Amino acid sequence: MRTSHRTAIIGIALVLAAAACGGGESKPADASAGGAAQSAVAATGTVIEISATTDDKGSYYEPKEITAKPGDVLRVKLITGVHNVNFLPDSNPGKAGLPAATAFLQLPGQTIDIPLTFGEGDFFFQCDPHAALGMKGRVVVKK
Ligand SMILES: [Cu+2]
Repeated sequence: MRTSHRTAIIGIALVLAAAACGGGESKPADASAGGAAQSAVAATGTVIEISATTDDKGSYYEPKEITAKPGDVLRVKLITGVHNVNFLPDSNPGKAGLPAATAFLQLPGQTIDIPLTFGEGDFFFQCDPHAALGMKGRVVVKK
């Protein structure tokens, strides 16, 4: 009895560990975006993929204008370069509950999911090292 109970706990821990280090390919609600601070609100909507690239045209998100519904997930995928996503408070005055700046994406193909669980409106984001070079985007969240 006691042994099987312990086995069950270990099993649960393994499942949680596996979920925590998932690559983010298949689980829209996975808040794998570099750690703890993501919202606990369920993200149940569409996954919207955005690429982050540095090439001879510069550093940019594609697309950089996005329309989404509350609960959709922005999935930012690194193509080349090193980029992050920051919904800078200065760019979003009056907005509450903005997600924390993400970790840097450094490996091509790596993704970060950002659940759009922080309200409706126009939200501006940027890549911190490349914002001055125009690496910015906007998501319009509307029901
Ligand atoms: Cu960048």
